[in-house]
Amino acid sequence: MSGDFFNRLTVLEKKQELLLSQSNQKAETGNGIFDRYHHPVLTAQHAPLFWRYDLNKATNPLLMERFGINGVLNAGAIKWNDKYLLIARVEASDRKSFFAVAESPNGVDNFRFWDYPLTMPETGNPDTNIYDMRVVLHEDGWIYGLFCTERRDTQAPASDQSAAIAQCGIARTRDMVQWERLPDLVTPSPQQRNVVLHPEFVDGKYAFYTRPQDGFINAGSGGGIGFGLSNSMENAVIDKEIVIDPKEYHTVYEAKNGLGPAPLKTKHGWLHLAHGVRNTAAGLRYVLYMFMTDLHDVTKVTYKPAGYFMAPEGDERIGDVSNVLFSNGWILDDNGFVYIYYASSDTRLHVATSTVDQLVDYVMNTPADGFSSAETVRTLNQVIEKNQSDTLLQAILSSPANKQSK
Ligand code: M1P
Repeated sequence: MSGDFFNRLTVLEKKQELLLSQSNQKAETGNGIFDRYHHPVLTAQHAPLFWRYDLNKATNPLLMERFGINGVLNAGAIKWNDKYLLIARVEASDRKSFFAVAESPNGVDNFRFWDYPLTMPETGNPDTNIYDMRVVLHEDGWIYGLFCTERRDTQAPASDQSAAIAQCGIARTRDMVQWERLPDLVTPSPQQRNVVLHPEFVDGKYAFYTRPQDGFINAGSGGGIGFGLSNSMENAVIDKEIVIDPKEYHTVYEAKNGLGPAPLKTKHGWLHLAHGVRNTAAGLRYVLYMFMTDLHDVTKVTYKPAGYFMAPEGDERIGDVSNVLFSNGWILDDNGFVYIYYASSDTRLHVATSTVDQLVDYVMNTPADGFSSAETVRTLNQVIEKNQSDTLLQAILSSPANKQSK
């Protein structure tokens, strides 16, 4: 029996080490905008064995798993002391989510969790569930983590044990280890999710991207990605919320949308990554899309390509909540390289890479949505006509007669 325990432990350790040290390569030819990678960067199996097992033979002779991890998903991201850090949403098998930091030397593989999960201090109104942290290094010098805090709706009848209220929790740190919890964000909306802090002051105030919503699942009259200002972070209050990126009929974000990570500043404008949701006979479908806002008026959308930037593909389509891509973290390196961390089907976390130049080119030069089939055909015809006239031009320029006359 004693041999069984240690044999099994050795097998588990070897298997996990193989997973953690596995190198991750770009998948075959991408679309020129970004590259996917062969393997997820974090999964439930990446959780340390010493989280999941009681490793004492005396108290766990059969080496049974004692603490189940269901998934690792929606992660905030930051480059910190030359390491790529993901503040992942780890969901235990009891359905409660918590945050845990995983670190990689290169951003695409070898992510390892720190020994302990993040212990998030609570406010006077304890959280039932916390998830989806957006991490922002603000120009005030603090690193802020904005996340969803979910509590039961106390107005709901006892027969309804699903009704919940979602709000934006706020915490801050200077070292990624000790976190100070601040009061939850107050907004005019009954519920909030997907709230993101803009990294710079706007008109001398803290600026937030919000997602006003009436119900826990349905955005309802909450019309899209909102924006509001607060004088302080210690008691963050938004008095006036405006919608800057509305949901729209027959688009990939017609049911609801929400901002992903904090936007990246480029010389052309602020680059945004968001998720859009539409309903289908098979349930909700979550895709990622991008847009750009004006450098001087961050509420003004200047470019917005039609449709999605990334949608679930292959294995990504299957999981706890199938047909979902969700992102709340990306890292811009000094060399212009961008690491986009996205979760698939609320189960596992992946990376895609691109550059700021590619993403700016994509956002500024991809045709916008015309909001009808006729406009889509018109756009396609323009692409075809341009290619054909360019081909004709090439043929003329490279013809022998043309070459001789030069
Ligand atoms: O299940 C898909 C996603 O659903 C929610 O996103 P939204 O608020 O836009 O509906 C979040 O709970 C998110 O964590 C989850 O991935």
